[in-house]
Amino acid sequence: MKKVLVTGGTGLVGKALEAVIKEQAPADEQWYFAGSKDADLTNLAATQALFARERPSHVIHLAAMVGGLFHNMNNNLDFLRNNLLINDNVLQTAHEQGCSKVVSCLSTCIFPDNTSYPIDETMVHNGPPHPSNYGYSYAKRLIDVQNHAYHDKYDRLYSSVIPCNIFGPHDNYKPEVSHVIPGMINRMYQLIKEQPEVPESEKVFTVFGSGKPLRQFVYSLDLAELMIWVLREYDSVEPIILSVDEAQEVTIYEVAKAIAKAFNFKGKLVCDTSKADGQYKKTASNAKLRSLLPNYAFTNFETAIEKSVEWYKDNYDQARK
Ligand code: NAP
Ligand code: GFB
Repeated sequence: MKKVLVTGGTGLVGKALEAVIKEQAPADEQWYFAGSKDADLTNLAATQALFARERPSHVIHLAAMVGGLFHNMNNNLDFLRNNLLINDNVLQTAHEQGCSKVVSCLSTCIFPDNTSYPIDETMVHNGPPHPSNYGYSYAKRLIDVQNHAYHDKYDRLYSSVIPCNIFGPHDNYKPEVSHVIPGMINRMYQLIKEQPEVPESEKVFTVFGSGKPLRQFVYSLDLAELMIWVLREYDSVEPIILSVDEAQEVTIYEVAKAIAKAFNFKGKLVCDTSKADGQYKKTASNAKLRSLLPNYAFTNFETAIEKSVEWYKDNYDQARK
């Protein structure tokens, strides 16, 4: 019987994992989805108490201080310290508890800012990250260093995945924290709801920045399926990028258009170039994933946006906003 502990199990990715596992109902696995109420993982004693209670054999380590461009720009020190503390507590406690496998989460935004494209798994440490999120990036990069150190000293199979930008149900819609897709979904919904006397065709939705930056986006439920496969089948310490194809890259303005289409928004989209763009692109190669899972089919981007908008409207009251 595998006992799987998911740290950070109550957020965007954790909830997607829970939904997929509920559908699969594996007989030989028990899953526990922990949030900060179970333990503040920046605190070692609380981390040890959670692991002593759950006694996991496997860990999917998602817990982190997470946020979009603007949250990172204003809080690099907190992103660095909180995530360093969480990651060291979780990995050291997993080792002491004898966990046979830990899969942690990096991000394609931690790669070097000045790089060739497409980016691949060998390039994580090849130069400084984009200045907007250096705190988060260095904390995440150290997970890869820690994984190799536990493997060198104790032969531990501690690995990591590198997702591109993720979106889906149960996202974080808080304007000051959110990533672009939940940020725009929340703002467009509020714009449509307010001033009902104003014809929607006269309403103007603001896209922050130039709308030109390029991103790859993965639907959270697809990512969850891939992370479960990594937990069960991928046995290397080396990180693996979990991203849609390079050809699926879209501009921020195209994202806004897809969200407007999902809301059937009749107004105008205008870019506010006084707001930061962040990284222009971080195009990642999923060739390693494709070599291992050649037939995996990602959800169509527009379909995933429609599902995410529907979820938000249907769950507006309890959404994190
Ligand atoms: P999220 O929705 O913000 O969820 C974060 C999770 O971590 C929540 O369960 C939260 O618990 C938990 N957490 C935060 N601080 C904690 C602490 N001090 N102690 C214990 N638990 C804590 O984030 P997400 O988008 O699901 O991200 C999951 C993982 O994917 C993270 O490692 C993130 O770096 C990575 N990632 C995310 C993206 C993206 O676009 N979202 C892209 C690439 C990689 P509460 O619910 O109790 O607050
Ligand atoms: O998802 P996001 O905040 O972060 O996207 P990154 C930022 C891009 O979307 C910028 C534009 O070009 C913004 O100008 N944008 C437009 C918006 N409207 C909005 C909005 O309402 N909210 C937000 N947030 N952006 C993050 C990293 O980079 O990627 C994190 O900083 C994390 O560390 C995340 O790893 C996955 O994709 O630029």
